[in-house]
Amino acid sequence: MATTLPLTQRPAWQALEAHYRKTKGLHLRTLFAEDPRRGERLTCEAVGLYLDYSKNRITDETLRLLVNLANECGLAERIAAMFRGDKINVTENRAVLHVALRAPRDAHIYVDGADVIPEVHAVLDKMAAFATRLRAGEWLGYTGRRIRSVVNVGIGGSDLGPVMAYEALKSYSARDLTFRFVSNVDGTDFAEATRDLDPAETLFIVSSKTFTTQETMTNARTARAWCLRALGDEQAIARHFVAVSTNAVEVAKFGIDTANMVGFWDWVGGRYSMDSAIGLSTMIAIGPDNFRALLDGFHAMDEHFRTAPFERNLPALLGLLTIWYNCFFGAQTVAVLPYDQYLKRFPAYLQQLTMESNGKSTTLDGAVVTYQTSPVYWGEPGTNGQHSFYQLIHQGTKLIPCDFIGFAQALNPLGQHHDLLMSNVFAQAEALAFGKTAEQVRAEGTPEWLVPHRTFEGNRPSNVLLGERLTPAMLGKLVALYEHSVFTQGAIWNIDPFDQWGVELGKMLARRIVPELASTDQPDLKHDNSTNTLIRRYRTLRNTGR
Ligand code: G6Q
Repeated sequence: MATTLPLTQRPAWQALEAHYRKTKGLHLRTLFAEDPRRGERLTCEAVGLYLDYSKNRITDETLRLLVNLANECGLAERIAAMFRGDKINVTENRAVLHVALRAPRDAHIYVDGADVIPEVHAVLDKMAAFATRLRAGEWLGYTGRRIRSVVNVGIGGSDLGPVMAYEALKSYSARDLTFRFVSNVDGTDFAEATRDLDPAETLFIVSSKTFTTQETMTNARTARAWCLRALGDEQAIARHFVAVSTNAVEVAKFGIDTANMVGFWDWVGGRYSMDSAIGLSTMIAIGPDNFRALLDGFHAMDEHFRTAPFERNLPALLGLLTIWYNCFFGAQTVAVLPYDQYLKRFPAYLQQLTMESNGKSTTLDGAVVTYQTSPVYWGEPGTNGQHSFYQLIHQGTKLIPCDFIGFAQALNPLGQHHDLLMSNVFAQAEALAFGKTAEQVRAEGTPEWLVPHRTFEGNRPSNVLLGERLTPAMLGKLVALYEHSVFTQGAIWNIDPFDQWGVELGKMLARRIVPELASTDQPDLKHDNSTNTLIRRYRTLRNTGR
């Protein structure tokens, strides 16, 4: 039963603090020595994902206390509230229903008394009809040529998901189509993405929930001009531009026929939108059936999260372990290390999902938090990272919990490559946990002066996530796993993971400076002394280049 006590005064939190003081010195070597079946016991398998969390600095008691904390913080009720469509994004007074985007056709989820599922499926059907025509070469450009290149124009939540999903599922994609993603307002992004494309064969998907975001609208206007320069007729826009947005008025103002628009809703947050119409580029790439499989994967993890007891609940376990290191051990970061080249953009995607969601310091009641919230998430695909930053994870002064992600079957089986790849997952997790003692190093004949350098303390925690194969469904499960881990953490920290006021401030400040940069006379600048000086210096330097 949830109480209104501040988090750090809850009995479960205080019990965890006492437990931490008692167990923080325990070494994974000892924990494994004392329990020969630990590696089989501290695992959890659901919806085709196997989590080995045995190499964490926990005991059975830690887990029990973390689950108590989840219970005391009312996690079960928060989950129910999200799935019910309650307005749990309190600062924006919105429901949070990315779970509705992947619910089956016969489900019912209500927002303000209206069932949203029929609309969700109507949009999916419209996307599927469009994607099918385009993939079949039936959606023609203005000059009658087939569309061969698709450019998604969007930023943040309207870019990171589509890019990540395209890269992750490239092996399922239509190889006769080219996909590009333009997000940065730096003109280089647009220039490089389009330099080898033919406007007569290019379709732009302008993806923006609000259709007012400076970067996206600037890139969309540039795309429009690029298209018109080559095709010479306003009529061409209807064949080369589609929009994904919640804002039909702005879409029409921009000049895109709203018949060529697919919509979504204010209850879909940007960083939770890759499975909404924002996924149109993904659907074109992999086809409607694979997109449906992706949604089914999401849904399977949603149902697991909604129904499984926390001790057997993958996202809850992942979220609680993150809290354990972040709030008790003082670990500042989490490394996500996918051993799959197709997941190369997954860490970047997770950075937004995790940090934009839980990078907050105000509780739902408006108080300043007295504990750490979101860790910094970062990572790179293995094995590349091993030859760069892993040194610090192994022997540096910081504690960095790691999530290793790997698959049993290769999508590109080539000789021994896959076994070599996966041997590194297991070896790294093993080395981090158990290290190498000075005695072991000496026994190898290492000279005494070198022994301290070659000794590995070990006791560095990690999770290993193992799946059969990276499929569209598997990607959906993985993303939903982290979405709900973030939810778990946010519920315990009692913050709103679904707003992003920090992003809004940056958007507003940039709007104020733009005219000051454009002005040719010295405007009366009213910023702080540093900002005023930088603006003046920029103007001078820019003008010398003219
Ligand atoms: C995501 C954020 C943010 C947003 C972008 C793009 O959760 O709100 O990253 O997705 O600022 O916004 P638009 O889709 O409105 O252009």
